[in-house]
Order: sequence, then C-alpha cells, then structure tokens
Amino acid sequence: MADFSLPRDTYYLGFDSSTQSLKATVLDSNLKIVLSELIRFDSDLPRYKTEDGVYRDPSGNGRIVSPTLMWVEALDLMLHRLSQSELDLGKIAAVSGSAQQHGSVYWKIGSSQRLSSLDPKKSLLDQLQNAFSTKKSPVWMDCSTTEECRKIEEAFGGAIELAQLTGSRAYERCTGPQIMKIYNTQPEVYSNTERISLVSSFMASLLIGAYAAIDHSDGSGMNLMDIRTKEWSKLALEAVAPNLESKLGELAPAFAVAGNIAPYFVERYHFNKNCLVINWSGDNPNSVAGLTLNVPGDVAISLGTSDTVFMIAKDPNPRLEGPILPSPVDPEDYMVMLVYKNGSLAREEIRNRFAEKSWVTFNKFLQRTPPLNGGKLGFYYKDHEILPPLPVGFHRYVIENFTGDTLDGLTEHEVQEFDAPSEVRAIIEGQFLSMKAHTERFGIPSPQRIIATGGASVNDSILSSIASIFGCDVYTVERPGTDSASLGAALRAAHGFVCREKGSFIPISNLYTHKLKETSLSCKLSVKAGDEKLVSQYGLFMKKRIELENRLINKFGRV
Ligand code: XUL
Repeated sequence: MADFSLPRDTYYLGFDSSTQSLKATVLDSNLKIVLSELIRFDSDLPRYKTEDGVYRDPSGNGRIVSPTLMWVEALDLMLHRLSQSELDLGKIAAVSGSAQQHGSVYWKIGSSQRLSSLDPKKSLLDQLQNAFSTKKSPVWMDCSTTEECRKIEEAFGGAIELAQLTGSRAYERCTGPQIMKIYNTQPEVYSNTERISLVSSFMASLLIGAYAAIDHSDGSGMNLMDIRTKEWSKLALEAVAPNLESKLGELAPAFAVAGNIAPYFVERYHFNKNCLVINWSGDNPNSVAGLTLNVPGDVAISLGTSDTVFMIAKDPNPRLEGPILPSPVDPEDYMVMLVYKNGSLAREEIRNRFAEKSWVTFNKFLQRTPPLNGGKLGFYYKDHEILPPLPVGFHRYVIENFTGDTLDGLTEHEVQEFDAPSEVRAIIEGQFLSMKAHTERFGIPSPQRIIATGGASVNDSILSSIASIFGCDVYTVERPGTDSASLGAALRAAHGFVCREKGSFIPISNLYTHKLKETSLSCKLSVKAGDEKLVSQYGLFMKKRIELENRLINKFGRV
C-alpha cells in the first residue's frame, strides 16, 4: 500500500467561520490537535454590535444578516493570535476552512484588483472597507425569501422537481433565493457586483488574494447546482437573476487547491509562500470529515447554533425533508442532512428563563425529571423554524395519564407554562423526538451509532436522552469540546495537500485508517443505548408529537 504519511514537522490549519465565532484548529503531521483558538464575534469584536453574530431585522420580517467586514476583521485578529502562539506559522503546509452554509458576499466591481494587491503593513479591514456592494451579508438564519422560493420552484414545475436536480427544495436560506431577493429589491447592489461568494469561498478568496471557486458541497446549498453533474443549472440561474453565471465563477471539488497563500500573509504573519489553500467548504460537510463519518449506519448529530443530523449516502435521492449534498471528501459520495434552526439559542433561552441562566441548574433539572416528562411535550421556536416550517412561538401540551404504554383513549390539553424542571426536559426531549421522527420520514435507517458533536455534546444528560430516544449508543469525539467543523477543515487541508502531492484524488481515510486511535479524530463511546422498553415508550411519545406538530403546521402554515 502506498505511503500516505504527511511530511514530518508540517502542520495543517483548519478554520470554522460560523454564525457566532471564528475558530481555528491546528493538526500536526500525526493528525493530533496542537492548537485551538476561538474568536467570539459579539464579545471580541463588540463594535459591530451583533447579537449571536447577526442582525435580526426588528420589524420581524425574517431578514437576518451579518456584517461582512466583521468576518474580514476576525481573520486578521485570528492570524494575529496564532502568530503570537508557540506555533511557527511557516511550518503550516496547508490551510482550509469551514463556514456557515448559504451566507453570501457581494464583491464590488474592481475588488479583484484590490484583493490581489494587499499591503501587508495595513489591516485587511482598512483595505477592504469599500470592496463590497453591500456590507450586509444575508446568512443561513434569514427566512425572508418565501416569495422567491415559490418562484424558483415554479420555474422547475414544483418543489420535488427542484429538489431532484439541486438536492433540495427551495429553502429561504438557500443562496439562490437570497440572490434573487437582492436582484429584485436592491438592483444597484446586484449590478455593482462582479463576484458573489459563499462565506466559505469568500474566506478562501481572502487567503489566496483572488476569487476562489465555490466547492461542490457548499455549492449545493444554493439551489443553483445540479448535484449529479456538479455544474450550474442553467434553468436555476435564469430563474434567479440575469448574467448570474459570470458573477458566480467556477465550481471545484473541495479537495482541490484554491491557490498558494497570498503574499500579504507571508509578509505579515510569516507563512511559507508555498503554503497551500485548499478549497473551503460548508461547516456541515466538513464535519463529515472531522467525524470520520464513513461507516454505513453512522449518523452524526451536531448540536450548535443550528442542530443538524447527517449521514453518508451512496445514491442521491432527494426528497422534501432536507438537502442532499455531494460529500467533500469523496467525489462518489453524498450526504443527507436535516437542519433545525432552533438549536443552542433555543436551549439557552430556556436555560435563561427557567434554569437561573446556568447549565449546572439546567442539567440538574434534566436529571431530576423522569424520561417522558409525565406526558409534557413542548415546541420551542425562538426563531422561525426550518423543520417543521413554523413561526416564532412556544407551544406546550400535557398528555393526560401518559405512562408510555398506550395512546388509546388519552387526550391532551394546551398549557401556558410547565414547572421549571419540566421546561428543561421538554425542550431536550422535544428536539430529539423531532429529529428521530424526521429522520424516519426521510427514509434514513435506524442508526447503529450516533456521533454527537458541537457545544451541547459535552453534556452527558443530553446524550442520555439521545440514546434513549434513538435507541442506540452515542459516541463523541475523543477530545470533548473539539469543534468538528474546524477539525474537519484541518483534516481536509491535509487531504488536499496529499492529493496535490500525489497528483490525483486519494480517499481521505488513507490518511488515518491504520492509526485512527493515535490521532485526534477517533470517537469514544459516551452513553449506551437506552433500555428497549423506554425506547418503545419514546416511540409512542414521538407519534403524539408528530400529530401535534401537524396540527401546528395546519394552524400556522408555512412561514
Ligand atoms: C445548513 C445550515 C446551518 C448552517 C450553520 O443548511 O443552514 O447548519 O450551516 O452554520
């Protein structure tokens, strides 16, 4: 077998430009984490005055954007911090990154010139102040484009037809509907734009000092790419806006080299001029890499600003429940994904309202309350939800005399509030019952094991609920708190580096298969599956929840 080891004394840097923060993870040539760093947008860059990294339109119209320049400044700040660490940035052989999916950046005409001639004595922020035709980037949380979604689906003859070609029905957050909205409502912004980047290709562009391609995985979050041919769909482009193809540029595989790091970073932070920048991708695709998700039957649950469920699929068979994307690590594979907008921010809201703003109290409440919560079921939407499509609002029901053995003859009634400990259990059980129900409806077979990642995956009480609801063992990444998206990006940096060295694609698993345990990538068993009786009781609870969910959808409709 060929030798795929990485050259000694080299390092691989992965970023994650997410909704609330910019993270960095550095791996050594044995794929061990040697450094991690985090910049929180709200607190480390307070002058942008973001809340959770975003601006929510106060009129409640669902518009949610982030300041593009905040991401620019965060990159300089992060590299400054890394350059102050023990790590010699000159030994970094390759860099890659993850970014929140769907968000878009609008480069003003003439900016490519500016980008290619950055002065290392000045900050990126100073030089790119005027590089964007709008300084507000729509992000994945935005849900103001329902009208545009309808038009794009109509152009294809229906939601399922669009999903079959582009991997997903039109979702409000997808970049196609977002671009269409900009074209319709701010035509001057559209006509002043020479390049539209995703957050991922935007960050890669900063690093190479030129416009980087959009990679196939993140590109499929736009409703604009044919997921089989991996080319732009002419029909979709035409439905969205005129002359769009030239503004989007090329698509490229995630493992391909975007370019060498720009002289700006060589001079300012002492990177090696041969350091490669591997195409960036979305945070969810890169988590597939970070969790080494390639065993059939493995399902990942990522508990972050958004909660996502994903797994590898061999055949793309898109349905209406959730997107399907090309895998970033194997051009033959796909991944299926379910996305919930009300993840950690909704959990925090309940913690703040009912658990003294403390995770310790939150966990105490979770442990103190029995599974099935005495029949109490809650729906907590702090932001408009994606799955199910329901508006902001909290709904609470009590199924009377529910023991978990039958639903026959039982009725439920709506209440205004539960006691505080029950609120905590209701949000946790509700989130995972909902995930289980939607994965079943998506046709995802029962998982053999779940790998949990993201902030809330350090919480054993939450993991126990997942194990009992899904009825399988729950694993976590070996190093608690490790961010799978920036870890995946660092691993993909190494993968892209090796593919370039070998002159062709090699499967990523060749980098670690024989030494997974010695790397920072292996997973450990955290919680054993729940007992069978409880799992089947949760099955009934889930059935009731779906009935109530359908009732809410009928009442409040699609947002
Ligand atoms: C995926 C999605 C979110 C963001 C979060 O479709 O919208 O998970 O990627 O960063």
